[in-house]
Amino acid sequence: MSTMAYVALGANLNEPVQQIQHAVLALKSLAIDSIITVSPLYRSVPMGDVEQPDFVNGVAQFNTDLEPLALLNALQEIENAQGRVREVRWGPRTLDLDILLYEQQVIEEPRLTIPHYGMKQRSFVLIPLADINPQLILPCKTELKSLITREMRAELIQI
Ligand code: ROI
Repeated sequence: MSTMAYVALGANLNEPVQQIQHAVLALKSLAIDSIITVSPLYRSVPMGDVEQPDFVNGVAQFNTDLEPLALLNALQEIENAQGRVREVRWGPRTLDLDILLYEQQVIEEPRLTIPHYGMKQRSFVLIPLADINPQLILPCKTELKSLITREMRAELIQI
């Protein structure tokens, strides 16, 4: 049985747009029939107190056979293959791939929280997610659209 997953894409080092494009090719290998939908990409100001370059963000959606932890492992392999080094917390990164949603499942495990813990507050996640699926309802029954404010829209520049 396959499951629909949404994955957040983020990068702010070493040609971030190319990092994301490269990651999308790698994600195809995790998707059933290599079919993946990618949102428009956005430039966003870094969230958090660390001074660092602007981010490029987007969201990918695909059906996969991988269980959540196997998907997490596969995403970390892609991050590592693109030179991600886990250093500063909330610091810059060549590539960040976070599972946002795994169909309507709620998962709380030491390595993995789904839905992603910060997604409801992050313009750079909510807006590309709504580009792909404007009707999306989150597992908590909240309508995605209801979480997106005017201020959030003003934060992002589509690339
Ligand atoms: N800020 C933005 N704008 N985009 C991100 O993807 C992002 N990722 C992070 C931190 C450093 C918290 N800030 C971010 O991990």
